[in-house]
Amino acid sequence: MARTVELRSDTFTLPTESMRKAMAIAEVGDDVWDEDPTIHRLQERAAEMVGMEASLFVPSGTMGNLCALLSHAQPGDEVIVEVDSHIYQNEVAGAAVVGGLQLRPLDSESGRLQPEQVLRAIREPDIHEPRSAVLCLENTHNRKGGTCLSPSQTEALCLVAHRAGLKVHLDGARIFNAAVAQRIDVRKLTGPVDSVMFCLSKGLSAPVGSMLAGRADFIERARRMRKMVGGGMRQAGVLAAAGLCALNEMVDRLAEDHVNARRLAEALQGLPGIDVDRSTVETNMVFGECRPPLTARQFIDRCRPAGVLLDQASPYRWRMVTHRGVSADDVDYAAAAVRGLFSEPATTPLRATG
Ligand code: TLP
Repeated sequence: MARTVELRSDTFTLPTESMRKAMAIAEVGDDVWDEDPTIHRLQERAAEMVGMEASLFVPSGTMGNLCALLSHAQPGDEVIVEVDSHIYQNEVAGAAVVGGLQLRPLDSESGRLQPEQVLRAIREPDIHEPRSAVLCLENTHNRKGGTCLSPSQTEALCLVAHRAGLKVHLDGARIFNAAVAQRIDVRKLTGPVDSVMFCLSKGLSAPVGSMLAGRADFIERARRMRKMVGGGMRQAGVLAAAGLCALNEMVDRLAEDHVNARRLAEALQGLPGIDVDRSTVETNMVFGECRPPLTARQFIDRCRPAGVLLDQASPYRWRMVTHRGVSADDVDYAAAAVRGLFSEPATTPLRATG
């Protein structure tokens, strides 16, 4: 069978043997009634790992972020976000549609908001204006390259927000990548925030699920919000069992994915028509730009028959993500395949689309 290197996302990771075994024997109950013992174990473990009082198992990162915003803010409130954040770009405007919240996007260089710009964006109480209620951070920052916020950057941003009475929610879909890359305890990154969502289903390889963590009273509200948006699950302990394996067995190995991403970025340097941004490769993502007339779609379509699958980020920008399903050898294979395709002039002339 022809070789395939799946670089579209770390969401493509498959459950491990140990997860499948744990799922098969998981003790379960009705979690809407709060009676699933495996979910209880997962929620306790997740809360402890990120240093929060409590946590809640949710079906997806998107639902975790939505429940967090619904629990921190009221309709008509404003939520400050980074312009390329997943909450602003990729969550179908759920906060606006379901929560009646206004999102206020701020620009940033590499996904790292500056405390002064957040301070400038926080509104004084005024009869005409929405209330500034929440600041959202994203670590690692997906669309800006998988870049990391450090503990001191996180603290400085939280300080500004907290002084003005805002809550801080961290979209930490890949917070363990950020912790592993910086060689620090994840609590250094989650300690200053009021809530954090992180995904079990990405680099950690669980088939389904994310966690939302925070204070006990916040999680109680979030549990109601999860029910409202249809995320109350029944015997989901079978999924939580895989989530426990993810947290206990899969965190440290993320370092391998980071090494592989750097290896990939290095190997793709110097191709005609394609610029690979080495400077943003801090974790498991490699982003690149095609020079017009070559579009990202054309680049992706030409790589596919060679078994190299990658994702489009914008008309000229693309993304490759390393994960447990991609070995160092796969990286070398993929890089060689792409080099083979793009070192020589294209056999059929490329036409600009649009
Ligand atoms: N990201 C997915 C796509 O939706 C883009 C991916 O392949 O990277 N926050 C961040 C930072 C994310 O990257 C994602 C998923 C989510 C939240 C949402 O998680 P899910 O997919 O579980 O709803």
